[in-house]
Amino acid sequence: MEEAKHFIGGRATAPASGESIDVIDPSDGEVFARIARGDAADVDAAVRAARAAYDDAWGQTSAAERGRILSRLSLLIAACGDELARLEARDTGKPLREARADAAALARYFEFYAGACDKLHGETLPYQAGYTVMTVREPHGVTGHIVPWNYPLQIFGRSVGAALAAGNACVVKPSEDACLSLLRVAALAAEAGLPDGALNIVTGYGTQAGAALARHPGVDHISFTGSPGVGTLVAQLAAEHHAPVTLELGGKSPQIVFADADLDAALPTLLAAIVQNAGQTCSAGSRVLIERAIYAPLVERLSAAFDALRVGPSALDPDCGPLINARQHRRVAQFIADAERDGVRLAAQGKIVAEAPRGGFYQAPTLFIDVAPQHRIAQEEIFGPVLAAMPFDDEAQALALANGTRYGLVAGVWTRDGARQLRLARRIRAGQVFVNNYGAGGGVELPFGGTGQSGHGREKGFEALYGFTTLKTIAIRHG
Ligand code: TXE
Repeated sequence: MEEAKHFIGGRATAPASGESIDVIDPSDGEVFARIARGDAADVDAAVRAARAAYDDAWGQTSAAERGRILSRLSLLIAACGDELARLEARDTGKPLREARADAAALARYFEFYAGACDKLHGETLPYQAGYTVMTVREPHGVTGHIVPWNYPLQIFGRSVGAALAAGNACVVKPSEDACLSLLRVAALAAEAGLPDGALNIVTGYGTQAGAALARHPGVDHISFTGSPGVGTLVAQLAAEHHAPVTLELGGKSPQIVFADADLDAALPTLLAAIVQNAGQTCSAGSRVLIERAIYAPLVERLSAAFDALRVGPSALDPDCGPLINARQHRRVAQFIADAERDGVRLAAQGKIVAEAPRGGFYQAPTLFIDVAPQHRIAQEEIFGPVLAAMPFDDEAQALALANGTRYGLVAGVWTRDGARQLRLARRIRAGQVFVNNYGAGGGVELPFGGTGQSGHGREKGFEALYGFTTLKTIAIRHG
């Protein structure tokens, strides 16, 4: 079986330890590849390569030329979209059509950030007579990116795309559970003309390679997407050398449905928001708050939709694929068992198809109704296809429920009342509020991030470029 290597300094590089990690196909539980088990020595080599590229090559490349190279990379990604999607689907277990959408989004991220390279600029400031004062936006230098397994291509695109566009050299530590697509993208980046060392990928476990990256004094900024617990550890390690950190830590996002909403439009979106990627999405709409007047009929329609869902291996392109690994499988099943034990009403469940291999990590999408707002399944991120429905009586109660968790990532509001749309959009505590939609099609232009336990800092859009730069003020006294 072929063993994938790190990508350091523009070439495939064997791990210093000579050790590897098995990669498991979530659809059947079988080992199908091996990746390098990186440690502090590999991370150090990658950070050195990035520093050299920053000092001598990428950091010296004009903004327009950076844009041309990233644009070529976008075209290469688009040309290899099918290959990348198949790798991603096998590695993560997600349905092929979802992996295809992820590959298309990756191409779009590089297209967007390619065009942004030469549009990022500072300002001149009015000041005392005799001075000219300006601000310039400079790259941090070497940026570290710790990427999870749920959307490797997309999360890499939004974070590395912006960091490279701003002129940084990057070291990426993808998840040990899904990283093969990113190694392929790194090879495409070299083909596109990205200088050696501007993009490095060190694979391995979080506690080894991930922690080594976060604590490396040569890393000037860390961008992390993952669990709140590990986010705290990463921030602590980065604080040892005062590197700024962007954290994206998930959520318990509500969708609020009022009685005047267009339910035909809302229903498929409510479903997709929790079933996409088997619910393993930071922005999953995992709570649905329904105005009491339409609670019973909407719950009935949701139940019918859940019952009709089919779960199976990624290659069959089912409604819902397997979960990422055995640990996540056990975790989600435990949440469901605990809720049932506590007497929470399980209203509907999808079906696992007969063709699903026995060793796969399949979980039927599950709808719980009448969930008490303080119950664990209404408070904690399950990261599986589990939806908690609960009624509300008025707008004030809906707002209190929406804001009633430690998270603050995304919210959906479904109503035809324009004033209510605006009131709620402003009062919901979340990084993004979607009205009569959820996710707005995931456009790369839209800044994304959270508040509270969902993290801080913004990725995506032009806003992300500010996070990957540091502002320098230059004051010149005339004469
Ligand atoms: O995430 P981890 P896990 C949430 C979700 C899920 C839970 C656990 O609720 O059920 O986290 O998933 C690296 N120092 N999200 O355990 O461990 C790790 O190798 C440095 C939400 O897979 O946070 C991987 O690359 N790095 C989420 C990355 O951190 C470390 C996406 C994320 O893994 C490390 C994924 C350490 N000590 C999970 N330990 C989202 N917001 O989308 C691990 N890592």
